[in-house]
Amino acid sequence: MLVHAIPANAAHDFASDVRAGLTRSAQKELPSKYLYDDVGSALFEVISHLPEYGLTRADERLLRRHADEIVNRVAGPVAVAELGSGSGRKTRWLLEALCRRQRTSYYPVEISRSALTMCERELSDIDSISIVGFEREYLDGLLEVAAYRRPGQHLFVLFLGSTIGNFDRPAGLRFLAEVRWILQPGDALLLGTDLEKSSSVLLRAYDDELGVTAAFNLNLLARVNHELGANFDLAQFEHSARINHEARCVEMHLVSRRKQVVSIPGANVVVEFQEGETIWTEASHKYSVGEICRTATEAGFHCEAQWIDDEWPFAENLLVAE
Ligand code: AVJ
Repeated sequence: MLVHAIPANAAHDFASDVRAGLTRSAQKELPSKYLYDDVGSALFEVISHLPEYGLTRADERLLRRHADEIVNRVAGPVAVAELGSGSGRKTRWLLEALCRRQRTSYYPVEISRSALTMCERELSDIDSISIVGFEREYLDGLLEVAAYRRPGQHLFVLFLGSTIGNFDRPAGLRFLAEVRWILQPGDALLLGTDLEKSSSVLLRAYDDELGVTAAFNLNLLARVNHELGANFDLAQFEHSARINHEARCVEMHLVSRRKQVVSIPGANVVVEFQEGETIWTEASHKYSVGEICRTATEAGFHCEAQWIDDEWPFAENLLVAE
């Protein structure tokens, strides 16, 4: 067993993204990937246990129930790359099923070092596994993993948890096409996607009673305070979950409770907020079963199989590169 993290070459540019997102004349925004510092990753872990938020449990149920069937449909031998491994808890079922068949190299790709460490700790006890973590953006990490590929070895890429939902639809398609570009024919991608459901269920899932999702969202401002020396008063911003019917997504916003000015020395900017003005921090797109296959086909995959949860509408989609 080999467990190590390969550190990133260059830190991603938090300061310039914050500056660009908050100086826009239209809707202010902060990219959702910055929600996942150590505190944010821990808060998301709590969200995944909340009764209102069924997404992660549906994902896990499907993987637990169908791990053997999924793995049997993937041509081997394979190396596994996971984009955004999180804690690694739900990946266990797939890796155990694979490791019964072959020695398996598992390459989690994560921008959160603490998530990478958690994931390595969680999975290193599996027999016949070797884990090499990449602290990288998804496509950079996948390119490196692909370069490690041995002749005759297929790649099995995991993109679980409906993380793809954070892209809008055109960007999601572009992302899948970029993944396909890195892969070879016969390589597989297991894509987890949250499916469309009622507005009331979605609003509860993204604005839970305990306020964990609110804390997860507000933590982004706390992070800007810590890392960029800003003076956001967290009590003057309020979490809000909104359905965007046209885009078929749930959005998270931070609403300014009053007119206020915030300075962010580390991003070299002073930002004014009107009362009621929002910072858009995340979109979670919801899909229909049919559209996932159509999008996959457009990106150069074929839809090999789909598994759908019977409690919380969610699909695992096994896509094979053409
Ligand atoms: C981890 C991106 C799938 O969009 O549902 C949870 C993150 N945001 N609650 C999602 C999240 C608010 C989550 N993903």
